Amino acid sequence: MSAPQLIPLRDYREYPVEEMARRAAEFYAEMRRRRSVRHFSDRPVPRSIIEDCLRAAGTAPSGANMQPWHFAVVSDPAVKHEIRLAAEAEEREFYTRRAPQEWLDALQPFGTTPEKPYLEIAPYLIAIFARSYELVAQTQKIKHYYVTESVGIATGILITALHHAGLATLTHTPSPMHFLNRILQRPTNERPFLLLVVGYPASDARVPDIGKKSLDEIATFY
Ligand code: IYR
Repeated sequence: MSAPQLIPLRDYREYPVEEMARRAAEFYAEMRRRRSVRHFSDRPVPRSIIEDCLRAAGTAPSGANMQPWHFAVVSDPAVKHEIRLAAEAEEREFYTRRAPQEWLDALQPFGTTPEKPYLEIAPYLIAIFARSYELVAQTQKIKHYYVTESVGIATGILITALHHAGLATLTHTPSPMHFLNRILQRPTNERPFLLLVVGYPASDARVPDIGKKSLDEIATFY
């Protein structure tokens, strides 16, 4: 085993404790305003903003730094239309046949239906793919590690970056969503992870009246 190449940690920044407290509180206040939105405006969003948010997502930690994600960014109306039709077909199956009553009951507060107009209205759909392995020279497979965890973290950073930039998102998971491989011509080593709808909220957007668990409910200090 050769020794790993380590370099100095140059980019770390320490803040005085008061500033750290202020930053933590301000970030929480900012994140508390994030909502999943289902009513989007068709107002265009500059591609450069999406690109920077994707760059931020790409900074995520990943198993052995394999970065096992791919972001397929769709703004072409014809492709969005195709995705909407395929997603709605799956959703109709889900709502009328596949979903057990318990699941339908859990979704009741959200008023969701198989109709997904936002898949065409929002200026961007970002289909996030998880790569289970890398293909080198078309035959050699390089294994990826902790793929789901890694892609989940990158997706969380992407959602945070988009919110921070002032955009609304919806995490949409039509199930199954193999149709994304077909429509977006993604290779077989990539599996669809989720579909992120991105844009400005509609001016009359409404959201479900739900809240988040308190700190006591989500954390235990030992
Ligand atoms: N994929 C369906 C159903 C759905 C499931 C969950 I869990 C949600 O939090 C929301 C919706 C749909 O998009 O309608």
